[in-house]
Amino acid sequence: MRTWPAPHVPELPGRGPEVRVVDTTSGELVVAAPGPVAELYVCGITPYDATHLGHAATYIAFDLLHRAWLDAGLEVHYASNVTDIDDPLLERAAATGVDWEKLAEEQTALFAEDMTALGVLPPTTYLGAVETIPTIADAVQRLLDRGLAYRVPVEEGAGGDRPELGDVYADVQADPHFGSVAGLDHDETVALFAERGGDPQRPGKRDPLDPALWRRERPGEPAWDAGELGRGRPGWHIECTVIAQGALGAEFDVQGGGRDLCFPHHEMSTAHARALGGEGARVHMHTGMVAYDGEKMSKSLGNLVLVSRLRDRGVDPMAVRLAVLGHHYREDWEWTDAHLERAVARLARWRTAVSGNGGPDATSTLEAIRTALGQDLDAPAALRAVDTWADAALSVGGDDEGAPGLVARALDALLGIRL
Ligand code: 5CA
Ligand code: ZN
Repeated sequence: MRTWPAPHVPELPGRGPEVRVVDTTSGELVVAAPGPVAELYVCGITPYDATHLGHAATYIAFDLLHRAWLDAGLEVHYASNVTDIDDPLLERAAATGVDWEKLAEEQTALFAEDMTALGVLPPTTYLGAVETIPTIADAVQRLLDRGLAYRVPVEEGAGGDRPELGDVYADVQADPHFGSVAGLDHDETVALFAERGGDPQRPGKRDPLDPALWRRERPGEPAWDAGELGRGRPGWHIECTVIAQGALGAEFDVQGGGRDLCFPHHEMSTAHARALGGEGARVHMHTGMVAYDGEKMSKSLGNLVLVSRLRDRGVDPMAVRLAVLGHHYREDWEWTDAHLERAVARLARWRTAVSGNGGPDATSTLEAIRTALGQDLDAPAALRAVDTWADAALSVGGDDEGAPGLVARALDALLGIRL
């Protein structure tokens, strides 16, 4: 899958601190990556209705982590996926009468443009589910061979000319550590599983929570050859397990996404990683949910503010990014036009402040931004530090000729805000 061009990250004097983040599992502030290489997997989009502000906020949050790691002198290996085959994508294509591949392609391209506009650093490994099918099928076959997965009979008409092979499901009860990520009890998880793409009622499963690893062909659905699994398509959680392991190894530093992915997606993908002999991520990070009109912004509800639509209206994408950064990444918040208006005004004020021939010394501003980001990516605190400098620059001024440039470079390198 093609990524988008990497924006330039300006050099800054000195080094940022070690980055600590809140790990979802323990709730504790932990070192995100001991280094010298930091490995990050962030769950990518399912390409329809992209890129709404919820998506944008999540990718901007992990972009802060990426930038803070670079500033701390780490080499960053960043992998992500595109779920370019899955039930919701097929459902949307069918409902709107468009070809699912065309929908996925267009939306993936739009997402890449939005990421460029928002100044998000691209992943170093970026793979679609479809192009990864052979590797995913191998992994599913290994889980069957190890007795950690099993076949479930399919309904009449499913499974093409090999219906007896059935679908394949993972056996969650075979994993003594199942539940390690979200720490929920079994009953809570069944409800969430049903809400978030699972099929607890499917007849023939050992446990209602067992997730699909391989779904056999159904009339009207795309399917791919996969040896003894039979023609079909991959399940969602195993897709991320396989892409993350392939890119980052059996154990890596951080897996991230929005909080809606904590369960079941990250619980299941981590369980699959263990079943394949790895550990998955050491640290799990989850972003808060962005709402609009009183509810979580989501493709299924249709209460969306799209980045591309804001761009079409002539909104400066840096103002969109700044509006997002005004909220801590773990906060749930609601997008309103007032947020955008405040960000536009803030950006204009900062632009004026850095356009003078001098300003107050900015060494402590850079320090304050770095400290804030090192402590669980506290972007709002970093923005306040810039406000303090801008206030001083605009009210009393200063004769440090290097200061405006240093503030502009710090904003660009650490917060992805280009003035
Ligand atoms: N393709 C899967 C992940 S493998 C998926 O969840 N795709 S998505 O398009 O639905 O979401 C992409 C990312 O945006 C996920 O990390 C998801 O948690 C996040 N996200 C979705 N809605 C919101 C929201 N309202 N606020 C914040 N983040 C959101
Ligand atoms: Zn994922």
